[in-house]
Amino acid sequence: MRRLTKTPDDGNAVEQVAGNGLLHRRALLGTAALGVVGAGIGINATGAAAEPLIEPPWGLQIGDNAPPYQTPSKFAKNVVRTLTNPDFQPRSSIARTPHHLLEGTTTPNGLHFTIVHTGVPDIDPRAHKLLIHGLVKRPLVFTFDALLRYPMTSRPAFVECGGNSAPLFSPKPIQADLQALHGLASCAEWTGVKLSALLDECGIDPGAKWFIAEGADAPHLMRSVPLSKGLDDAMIALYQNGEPLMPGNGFPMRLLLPGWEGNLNIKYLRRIKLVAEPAMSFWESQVYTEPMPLQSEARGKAYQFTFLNEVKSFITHPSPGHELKQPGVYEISGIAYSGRGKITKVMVSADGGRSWAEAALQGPVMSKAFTRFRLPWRWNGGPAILQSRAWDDQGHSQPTRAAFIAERGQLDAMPSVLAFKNHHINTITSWAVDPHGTVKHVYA
Ligand SMILES: Nc1nc2c(c(=O)[nH]1)N[C@H]1C(S)=C(S)[C@@H](COP(=O)(O)O)O[C@H]1N2
Ligand SMILES: [Mo]
Repeated sequence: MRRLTKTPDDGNAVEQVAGNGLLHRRALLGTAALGVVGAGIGINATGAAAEPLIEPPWGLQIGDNAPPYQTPSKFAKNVVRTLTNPDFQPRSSIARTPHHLLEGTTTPNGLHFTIVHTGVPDIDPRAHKLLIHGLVKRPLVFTFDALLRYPMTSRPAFVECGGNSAPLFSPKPIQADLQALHGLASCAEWTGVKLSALLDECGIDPGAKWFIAEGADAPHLMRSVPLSKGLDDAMIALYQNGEPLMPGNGFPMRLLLPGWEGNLNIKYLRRIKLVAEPAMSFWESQVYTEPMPLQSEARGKAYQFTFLNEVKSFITHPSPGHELKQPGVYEISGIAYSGRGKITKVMVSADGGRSWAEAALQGPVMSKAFTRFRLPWRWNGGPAILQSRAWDDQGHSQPTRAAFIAERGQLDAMPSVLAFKNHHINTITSWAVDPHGTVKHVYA
């Protein structure tokens, strides 16, 4: 963890705004602006001695040639996804984003989470086609090359699996890192063709109310989507952070439904069929459903469709696996996002939710995309419980875990992505910091 000051008494000039050492977000504007340099808020650098710089080996010899496609430094080789099937046996293959090792708001393509139910297909874009048919005036087939000739748009958007954060359904807090708890969400800049443009060209039959999207890989994953979403911000994405989609994320083309459950974002998209009624496919009736509240009359039944990913946030730094080496000022930073729109506010607590301070949101804040929040915190070396709670521009905010579980129930076993029937948990996550500076997942 990056520490900002040297001793616990440093930086007293900075206003404490909530319990257990939370400082005003204004402190992030810079130490000079606050006039507190003399008070000791400064970067955690060692003092510069007067001796000349020593030349390390890389300053004395010629380096390697640049490769055609570069990969991270060998000193960053731990910044990788965790896999559910490291043995690569053929089955659902899941790779999780290491949020605790990343910064900013864009997930690098190699680290974007991946869920492929029958492995990553090896698709030749010259042999792949997208068919749009059903309740349209003119069914059309689009080759990859044809799509490249349409006007394109770019936008950032997160994708989140409905099963992300499912470990929080467990009765006991699972001791795992952020990657295991919240690693099934990532955010990229997607570029492609608006679905509305293609539907326009096909001509929509007035009876069409839904469309069924289907993938070209072995499970032929199929989901029903209200047509209104297709005409709003749906995109046939062809590029991810500027380069062709990664094979694990849908190469050569995927459906992007910003803010909507990951499973609906059909990769390897081969078909869009306009229909009057939803298909009630296996995935939307058996897998990605949610039980009705435990107290309700309808207990034991499931909601028919849950499309949105509701507002969520989690602290990435510090988080389990990080260590605070000594008391001092640290930056608490994390990610917030909402399938409904923009993040408007993130509150942070260091005392398990008794008091809260408003974090700074790093701009530009974009709709249905990751927003980075930051807040300085003076850790006094004592126990602390760190939490974040986000609000979106539709007025929704994250529930406490206790309130959410009281309504939805918890699950006895550690859920795997398919073997459980509860999704979309967006509760507040809590990290306990103990006097050794160790960070642990707790329920508070
Ligand atoms: N064709 C196809 N599309 C798919 C899947 C799949 O296995 N095949 N997995 C879905 C699931 S469950 C999720 S959560 C998202 C994940 O998108 P990503 O792998 O690009 O992160 O893709 C969805 N689209
Ligand atoms: Mo998913």
